Amino acid sequence: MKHNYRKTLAMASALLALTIAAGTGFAAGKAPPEMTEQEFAVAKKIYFERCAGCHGVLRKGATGKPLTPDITQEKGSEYLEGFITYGSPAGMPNWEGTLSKDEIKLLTNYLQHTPPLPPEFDMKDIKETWKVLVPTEKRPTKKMNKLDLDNLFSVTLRDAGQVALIDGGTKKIVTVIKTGYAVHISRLSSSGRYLYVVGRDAKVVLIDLWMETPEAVAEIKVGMEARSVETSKYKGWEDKYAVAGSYWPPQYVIMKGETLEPLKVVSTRGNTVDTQEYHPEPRVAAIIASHEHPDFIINVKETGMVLMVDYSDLANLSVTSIDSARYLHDGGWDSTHRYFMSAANKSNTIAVIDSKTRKLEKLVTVGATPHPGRGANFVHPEFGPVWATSHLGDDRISMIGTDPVGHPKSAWKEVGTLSGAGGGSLFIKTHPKSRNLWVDTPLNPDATASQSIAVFNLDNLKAGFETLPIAKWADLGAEGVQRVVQPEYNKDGTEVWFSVWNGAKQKSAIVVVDDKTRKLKAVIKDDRLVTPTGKFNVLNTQHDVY
Ligand code: DHE
Repeated sequence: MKHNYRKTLAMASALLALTIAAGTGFAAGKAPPEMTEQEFAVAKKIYFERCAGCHGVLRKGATGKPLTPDITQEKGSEYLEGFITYGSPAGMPNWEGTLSKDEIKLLTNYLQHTPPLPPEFDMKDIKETWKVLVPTEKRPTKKMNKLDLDNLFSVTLRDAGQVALIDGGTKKIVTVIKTGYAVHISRLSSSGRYLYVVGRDAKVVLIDLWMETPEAVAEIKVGMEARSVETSKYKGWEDKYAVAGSYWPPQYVIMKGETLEPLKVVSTRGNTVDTQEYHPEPRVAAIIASHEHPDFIINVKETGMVLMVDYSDLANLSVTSIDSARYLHDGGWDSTHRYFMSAANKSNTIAVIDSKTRKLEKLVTVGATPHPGRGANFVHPEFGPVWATSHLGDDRISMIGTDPVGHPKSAWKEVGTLSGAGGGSLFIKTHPKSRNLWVDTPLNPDATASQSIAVFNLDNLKAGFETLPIAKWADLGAEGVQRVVQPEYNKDGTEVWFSVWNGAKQKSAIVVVDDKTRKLKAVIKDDRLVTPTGKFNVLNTQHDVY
């Protein structure tokens, strides 16, 4: 199915005009469309799995627009159905092909009802879900397998509720491990022995990579919806704690690193940074572990506050709350691992946090809705070390100077921009040993953009980018809406791995490209590879190499 901006825009405005002209919208205050209890339950599940991440459980909006009934009833069924079906150039995916027409209809009706308030999930609930599957005394005291752990990839199999561990050398699946639903990210303990994954359903699973065949050794649910997990990395605290942040309820949970025993739950509800009004759903977005202090650095999305949570004394928890901008999402380190570069995507801003002084260094204005993943660090021929992000809302790639000592004039400024393949970009990546910069555009409504990758030569940025037809190389057949997502390097920085989703059939693949020649190196296909999304190389993730 081919889409382009112009077609999507035309359809959206035609639908809007139709809605207004025909008066088909449900005026605010009128009764929403009727739904049976069962229909409501099905729609609630679809909303939770597909929409809540961007629009919020209470539908107050964040990365996506607010969808409270006063707004949705005003827009009306036809408009909503069109928008869900075709998406928008500002980053709303087109769900046609992923959701059936009936599902889209149910969702349209559901959105015009008042959002149901989910229950809280506190320490008692959390403790009830906690399981140590293999106690520490029964775990190996040394590595029991011959795997090259540094080059192992933890790959999310989103719709299967699993992760696959793939050997970077042989490209074979070592094992598939049951996890929570739609694992969002994988992170490593400081030593590299333990792998932590967090599901969209807030289930954290701890995997011991030293076992003969790596397996889950503990699990817990920290809430009902989550996206982030991290581990303590400060000297003297290696492997000691883990922390997971949840979307619902809005809170973070500090746990013992080797067992996931929950120690402390802290709510993130509070007031917004700008208007200072109370927000009932300030969700925890990215978390990163400081190397300067025993701190977890926690992005609170809706309030726009970055929290430096000092884990050295949990009973007297010291939290430095840094004002930044709304809505905080993802981000990563600069090349020195001192400055946290964090996207505040509704403010079109990158907040630079100094993890040493525990202060805001700068708010840097960039393009529309920055979405860096962890971003990309490289040395620019003119501006020295820079960190780059791509955007959901436009084709801009922003480069920010990160060297206040060697290049003070460029530091904490957008020193330059590149034009990529379009909006709808989620991830950008390079490696210290590479001179290539890879930018995906999986959410771009244009099929050519969503099915290929743009690659820039860092030594000749003026030349623009080359387009590589990654989905074509995967050769999954023509059916389904295919998207190419998240470049990830192997441990040596010589290969780049891409996920290729095949929406309708769910038969997917990973395409491996030789970084130097930009030629196809391998296609990993396996019936167990169901919607692979994030791929996390152990060495690069352990040491924050990007
Ligand atoms: Fe993500 C990172 C939230 C949609 C794949 N995503 C993150 C982080 C957050 C986040 C807060 C940073 C975690 C950290 O570093 O601690 N993602 C959200 C959403 O709220 C959003 C927009 C909507 C949702 O419903 O979840 C969303 N994300 C997606 C997807 O649709 C992706 C492509 C596939 C999926 O899982 O459904 C997706 N997100 C990822 C990946 C990362 C990520 C692969 C880690 C990138 C990295 O390099 O670290």
